[in-house]
Amino acid sequence: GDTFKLFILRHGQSELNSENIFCGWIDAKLTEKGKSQARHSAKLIKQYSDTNNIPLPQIGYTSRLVRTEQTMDVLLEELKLGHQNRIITIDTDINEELHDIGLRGEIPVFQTWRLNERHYGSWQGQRKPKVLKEYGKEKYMYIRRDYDGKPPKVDLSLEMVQEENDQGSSTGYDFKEPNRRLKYVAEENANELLPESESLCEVVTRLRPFLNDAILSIARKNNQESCVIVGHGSSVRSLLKILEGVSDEDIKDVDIPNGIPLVIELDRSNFQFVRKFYLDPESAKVNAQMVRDEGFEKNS
Ligand code: DG2
Repeated sequence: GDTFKLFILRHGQSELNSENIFCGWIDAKLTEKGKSQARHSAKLIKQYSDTNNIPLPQIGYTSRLVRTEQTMDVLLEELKLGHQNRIITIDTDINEELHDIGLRGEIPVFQTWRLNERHYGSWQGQRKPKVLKEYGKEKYMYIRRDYDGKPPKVDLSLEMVQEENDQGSSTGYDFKEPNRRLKYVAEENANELLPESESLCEVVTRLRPFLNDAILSIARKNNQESCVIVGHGSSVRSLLKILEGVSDEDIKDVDIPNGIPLVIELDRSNFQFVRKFYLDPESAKVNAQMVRDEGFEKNS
């Protein structure tokens, strides 16, 4: 084909999505519904590649949060693609990694904090209806959706992490000093302080170098036809903003459904935007409206 295709999706429903709680960098797992959304995504991608004679994705990308990792695992298992997860940073020698994994006949899945959900600051772990009541409709929507809307800083001593038992299953969520933040810093020589809360604009800034220097550069060098990216509400909105060139004003009205693949096609000669569409546009529309309305009465 003459376009490079990015299959982009938001992870399936997480345990905190289902509770109507702001999640951000809290490491919530998928619910059963979330896993079945991931399987459904795989069917849609398979159907689309079969009908259009496009090879299945040759490479995958996720955030460092387990809800995207689980979504990718389920999706690739369903597509019967053996894969291997590797954490990478913008400093990683990607060609070496690719060579290594390629030899095993598996497809690489690269994981980066740059695809994380935005850090939701002090709103993380709080119920959406409660925050809405506290801030009022205008401020609530401004902080959730405006390009520059930014929640108050997190109190690090109160940051919530997921508790696990020895079997690795969730025993609920607790407040604890996190060490994840330090782990991300140690991995990358980027001289950037990791956030205590982020606006969408700041997510765009941290994601752009990874999109250009990893995702698109790998596609160009290896002459790839497609890739699959599992992100979050904010990282998918950021990818759309950058790739389609959505204005700061218009991005306010964009909401991302859980687990429905969006296809973005780029011209392979210059990597310019050609078109975008959801593989299941009807459900995408309904689900996106539900996401927008989270916190409001009928959804609380
Ligand atoms: C949601 C987005 O992100 O919340 O952090 O709670 O994609 O990781 O489930 P995700 C969260 P909204 O901005 O849609 O309220």
